[in-house]
Amino acid sequence: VTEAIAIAHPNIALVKYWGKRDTALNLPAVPSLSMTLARWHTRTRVLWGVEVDRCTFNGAPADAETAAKVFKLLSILDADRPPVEVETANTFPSGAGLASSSSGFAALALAATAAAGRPLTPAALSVLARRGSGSACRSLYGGFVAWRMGERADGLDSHAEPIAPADHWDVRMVVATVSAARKPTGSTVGMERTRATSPYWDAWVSGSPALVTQAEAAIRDRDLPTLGAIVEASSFRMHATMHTTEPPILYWLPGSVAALQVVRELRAAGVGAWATMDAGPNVKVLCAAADAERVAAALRPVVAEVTILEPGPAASLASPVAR
Ligand code: 2P0
Repeated sequence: VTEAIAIAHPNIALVKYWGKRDTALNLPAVPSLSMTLARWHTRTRVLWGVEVDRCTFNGAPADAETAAKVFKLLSILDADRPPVEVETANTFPSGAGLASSSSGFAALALAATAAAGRPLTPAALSVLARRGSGSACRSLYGGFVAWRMGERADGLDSHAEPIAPADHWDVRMVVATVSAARKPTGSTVGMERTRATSPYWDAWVSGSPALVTQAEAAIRDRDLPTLGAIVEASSFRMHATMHTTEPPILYWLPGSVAALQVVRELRAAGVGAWATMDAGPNVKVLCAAADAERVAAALRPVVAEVTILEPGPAASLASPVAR
């Protein structure tokens, strides 16, 4: 039996991934760009070559759907693999639109390749993580990260690459948790419904590459008002495609709208704060480090919990132990 432990941090998309050009390979219809978060993480331990496949999630046996995804990824890594034991746990809410699949599959890909004695290049590792969950390809890297769509049918050129390290820019993501409950519509189903039924699909796809290009320049120039406007545009455009599916997908709750209004009021009062939402009701607010406490204080009365998170590090191996 060989063992490895990996830590990976969730990432929040500043320019969103929503929609696939290939569902089997998780190939995106749009490029995307994210910030990896500090502190919050997934820790995953892989024991390669045990008696029988086993997967625990936050200390209890994983549900069948999660376990199936985990073992499928391990079989992509090695079609002739032995039975594997996986223990994975998150320090933050799972399946609530807080990017737990991004850190989860990044940690799994890194731990599994190490435990299997099959280290991959950074690009190949990002491709493997992408097969587990699209956004996971970005969580192998810290700081600011772009996911290039690629062109190949086999997806080998569709992986993340680092844009700027975590210490490039002293910004914060203020996470306003409206609800930590599991989302009603999973991302994979939601994306496919959007592609199949939203009349806004073509506009979403054709408009996204320019947002990534502009966001990269804004990050390079540390231009927060420009980046913030792009962040809100991408999020609202994505949610507009969700709202116009058949049947419509609405992740927003009253608390989400309340938080969005707080962000607009902050900006009217001269505080640089910009909101983004994912496949869930929670609102993440991008701002300068110096404004984070003020932003958090404004959000606290309208949501359940507020957490200030910094740009975070790349995924890493904690303690590979052979035995
Ligand atoms: C993102 N999201 O860019 C977007 C924004 C949610 C909204 O990536 O089907 O779990 O496993 O590839 O990566 C969430 O979707 O979906 C996501 P799959 P994933 O962060």
